Amino acid sequence: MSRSLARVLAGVLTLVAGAGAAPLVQAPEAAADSIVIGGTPVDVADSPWVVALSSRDRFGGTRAGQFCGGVIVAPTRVVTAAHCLSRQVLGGSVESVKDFRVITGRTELRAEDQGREIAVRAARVNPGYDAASNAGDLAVLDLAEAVPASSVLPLAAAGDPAYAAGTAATVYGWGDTSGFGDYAYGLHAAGVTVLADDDCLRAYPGDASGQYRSDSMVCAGHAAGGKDACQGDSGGPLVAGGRLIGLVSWGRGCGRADSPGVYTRVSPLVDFVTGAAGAATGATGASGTRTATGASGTRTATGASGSRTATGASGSRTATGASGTPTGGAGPATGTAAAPVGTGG
Ligand code: 4AZ
Repeated sequence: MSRSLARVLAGVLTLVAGAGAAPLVQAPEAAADSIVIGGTPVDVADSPWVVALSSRDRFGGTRAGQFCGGVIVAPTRVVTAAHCLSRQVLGGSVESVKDFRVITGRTELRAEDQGREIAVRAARVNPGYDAASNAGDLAVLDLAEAVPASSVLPLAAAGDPAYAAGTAATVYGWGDTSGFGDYAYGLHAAGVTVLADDDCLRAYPGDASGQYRSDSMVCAGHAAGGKDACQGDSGGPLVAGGRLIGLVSWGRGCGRADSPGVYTRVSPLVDFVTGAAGAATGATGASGTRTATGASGTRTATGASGSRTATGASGSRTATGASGTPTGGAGPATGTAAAPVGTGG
């Protein structure tokens, strides 16, 4: 079952936030050798395109409200994982989260005098996103203020050699560093290797852990595990060759052998990310963040299954499909299933 730990944890986090942000517990099986998992602390000055998504109202102020990662792809545009904007994570629509911000230029989340917290003017979920399979797990955020062009990371296009198996890549985030709910205060990065589609499919053939889809996903890791993205890293960048090739999306646990991290493949979504669709949907109210309805009235996330993240009442997902058991009941402590990397931290 492709569990959305992220979604489960969103609720947990909210509950604990008022009590001082107790650590979230993840499955013991998810434990990994070390810290992202197996990573090292890095300075955002060296990767200025990495951003944190924040809502203190929803996630508490201890870590500046961080709940997902994101990537600056234009001076007023950020990409993140679609599932980060789901009702399961946010507890409601994106526009209901009044203090939704993108934090740039801050390595250490508690250093609130550093960097900028920028309001989100509009949010659009990839219309092809399928919450049941995690395919196309990408959303675009339009920022209310511009960041310097020097903070922009280019997108990998179709056919980019950086997608070749064996390519060295780096994943960044403020997420869980242990697999036990040790959410980072500082930005971490870990080196991973882009794997062949065959290997990704072998790891995720469509059993309870979920299904790898080579057209919309890319996977990366190490056969022995140890270095990986984890909860809270969702939406953050997988970078290779100086280009954005993926967004942290899901996986079976964190840092486990034979369980590579699965990332949203960015190249098929370049047109969506860069497209003028953004301009069309941009008009929002003063404080507003909107989800993907545009002037044209195109819904963000309708699909065959209708189980998209960004639509529907909270908790109403059915999580159908090969992977699909509802995220819900088991709570954060079941670790074998794959989960989108979401929330939490
Ligand atoms: C998660 O639960 C999650 N190892 C994030 C990333 C990965 C697995 C799970 C990839 O949010």
